[in-house]
Amino acid sequence: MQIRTVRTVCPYCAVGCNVIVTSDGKRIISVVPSKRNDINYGSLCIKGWKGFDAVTSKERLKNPMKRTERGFVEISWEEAVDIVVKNLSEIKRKYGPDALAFIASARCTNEDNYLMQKLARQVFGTNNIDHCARLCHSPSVEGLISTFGRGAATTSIADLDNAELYFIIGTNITEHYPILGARIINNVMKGKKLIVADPRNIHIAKFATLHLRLLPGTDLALLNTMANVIVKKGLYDKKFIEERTENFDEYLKVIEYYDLERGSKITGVDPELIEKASVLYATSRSVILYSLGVTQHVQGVQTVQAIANLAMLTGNVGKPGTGVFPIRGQNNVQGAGDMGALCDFLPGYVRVDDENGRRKFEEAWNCKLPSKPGLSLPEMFWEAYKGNVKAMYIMGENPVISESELGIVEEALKKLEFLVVQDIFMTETAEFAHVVLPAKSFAEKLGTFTNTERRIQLIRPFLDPPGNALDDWKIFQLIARKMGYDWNYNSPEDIMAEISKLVPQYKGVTYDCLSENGVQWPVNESCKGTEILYTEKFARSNGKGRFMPAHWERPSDFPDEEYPFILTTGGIYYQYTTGTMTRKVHILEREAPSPFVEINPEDAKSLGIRDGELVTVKSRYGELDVRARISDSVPRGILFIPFHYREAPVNRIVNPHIDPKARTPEFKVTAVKIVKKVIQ
Ligand SMILES: Nc1nc2c(c(=O)[nH]1)N[C@H]1C(S)=C(S)[C@@H](COP(=O)(O)OP(=O)(O)OC[C@H]3O[C@@H](n4cnc5c(=O)[nH]c(N)nc54)[C@H](O)[C@@H]3O)O[C@H]1N2
Ligand SMILES: Nc1nc2c(c(=O)[nH]1)N[C@H]1C(S)=C(S)[C@@H](COP(=O)(O)OP(=O)(O)OC[C@H]3O[C@@H](n4cnc5c(=O)[nH]c(N)nc54)[C@H](O)[C@@H]3O)O[C@H]1N2
Ligand code: SF4
Ligand SMILES: [Mo]
Repeated sequence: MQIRTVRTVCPYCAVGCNVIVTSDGKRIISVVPSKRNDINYGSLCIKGWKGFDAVTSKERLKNPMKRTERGFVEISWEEAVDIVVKNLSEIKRKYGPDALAFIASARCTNEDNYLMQKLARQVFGTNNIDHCARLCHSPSVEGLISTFGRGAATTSIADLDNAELYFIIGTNITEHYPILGARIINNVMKGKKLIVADPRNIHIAKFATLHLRLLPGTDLALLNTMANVIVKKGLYDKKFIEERTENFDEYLKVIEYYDLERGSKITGVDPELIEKASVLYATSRSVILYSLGVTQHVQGVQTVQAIANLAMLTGNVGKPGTGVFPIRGQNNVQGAGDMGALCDFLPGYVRVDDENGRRKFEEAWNCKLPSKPGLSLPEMFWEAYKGNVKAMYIMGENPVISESELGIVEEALKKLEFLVVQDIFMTETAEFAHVVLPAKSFAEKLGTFTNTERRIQLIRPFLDPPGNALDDWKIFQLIARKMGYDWNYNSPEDIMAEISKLVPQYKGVTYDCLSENGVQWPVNESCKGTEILYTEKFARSNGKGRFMPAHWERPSDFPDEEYPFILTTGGIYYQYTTGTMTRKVHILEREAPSPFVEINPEDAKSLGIRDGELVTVKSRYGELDVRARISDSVPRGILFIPFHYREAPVNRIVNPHIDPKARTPEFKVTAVKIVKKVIQ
């Protein structure tokens, strides 16, 4: 038994807290926060303190398995790779490369994701590669690239301390990014201002200078109205707009429509509150932090653009203490996007239809690359349902719980001629697979994660892998080699050497230079990172920021007489995404063991619903039985159901509409009714 202590990164949310772990190789002896870093210096949330235990669960996958009539049986790696290669190449030969679809993972390392997209593109010749950013922040990627030139946070976590005002819109920050939430609350206690725009009475709203409880799906109208007020009062930054931006006149034309009266009518927020918020935001050094309350809507991209517009209007970007901060979700969702695990982007956000951009990769990988954008995550399932996608390879994703339109997802998976699932556990999705491949978890492998502030950080192994589990990247290499490709990576460091050659943002990155506190991209040749983006110019080709105005439209599925409630969905503090890890951790499961629907006390009273009672929530798309939790955290007319629980998979009933550009589902607004469960 050998005791080892390593510094590594929490595998849950994208804050990317640094931890020191001690283990004997089999068990975790202790997990404590690192003090020497700019992210979490000395603190962790409950998932950091306790959630690491998930990977020591006895339920970890240990050997490859294949489906037989008698259920799953364990097989050797050799046989598993043979089956995968035989089936994928056969299906490609019969139906063409686009009959294959690959799902990468925001839970896996940059190196894992880089090789998976390379496998899809170079070896199998398809752009059908995507990952959960599609369900989450792809509106941020589109929205911020179109306005600023880069689809990531403009500033750093440490720089948040330099702001005078935080505008938190559409994020339950204290439950989902607890260490960031705590940092902001600390600063507010010291006198900084805080505006919260959220329909629910979330914890951070208790500390807010102003809480705007807008109707779900009206953010674009709110942001346009704030801009209207700021312009009318002459509080905008003329010099910044003139020197650094373009398309301002078009913006003025659109926001003119959103006077206070109209804005208040659409959003349901008192006009005085909107006015006060606008003045405070424009007259302070302000940073906007947002997440899924903004992006998971059919107007997600346009709302992100409206946020960028507001920041440019007031010169609140490119300087210390200002900025636009999309708080990314999963530990490595920023990195998976950077690595090109997206159906429309090659590594480094080169569009797949950009011929010049593509050439660099064709030369490096010695192949011809497809130029047509691939299928996004929801489209992969639709096409499989229709019979056009015949095989899927899923790494570290559990769509049977997390995707919208679960009815279609399950049917689609059943129809596939071949499904490979590569995970650390036997998930609900893996139950559908023909072959299941056991991967090492973050605890057993070396590699990098890129957190929400673009910081590339090193993760280091501290446990022995269970059974014959392999690194995700190594499994791809076995497949590529069997397919006749000469992949020769000896370690993840070799993969990073290739990434740093091909992805300009990661130019000078080496594991040596990451070893202390990591580095924020873009990184130069000498491995110096960038804390604040756009200090001199924006990253669009002409160096200017571009105002991208849009009019507000109603959400895709809106309440009426039959379905009078708005259902909104999201997560809670103790559980994480589809629960494959947190639900195996005793303390987390003890605190939040079962699904619920939150309903306002007055609504509950008028419907005669008691706390804890079983109710049925019905939408136009399906129905769900779940227990009621009476709580004034939701206003009248709004219900909330968390999406973590397989016992009540809320995505059976959410509306099926997606943002047409980013293709992100509108998880945040579905019209529903709620009735007492009739027990027969
Ligand atoms: N404990 C825990 N932490 C997590 C996760 C987890 O599952 N559990 N998941 C991680 C991931 S992958 C992600 S993407 C992030 C998500 O982090 P968040 O985006 O903070 O999580 P959500 O629960 O989706 O919360 C969105 C907030 O938006 C509000 N909201 C809903 N509709 C609207 C609207 O129309 N307008 C506005 N302004 N607000 C609205 C909701 O009331 C809620 O407070 O969290 C990460 N961290
Ligand atoms: N209704 C509703 N639905 C939602 C949301 C919502 O707000 N409302 N939010 C959406 C969001 S933001 C997201 S990000 C998605 C999340 O959806 P998913 O990405 O499907 O959720 P996870 O549970 O994080 O799935 C990750 C999988 O990776 C596995 N895994 C962990 N580490 C490793 C590893 O090192 N290697 C491999 N191979 N596997 C590993 C885990 O066991 C798990 O099965 O859900 C979305 N769905
Ligand atoms: S805030 Fe996020 S990264 Fe930090 S300990 Fe909690 S889950 Fe882990
Ligand atoms: Mo996410």
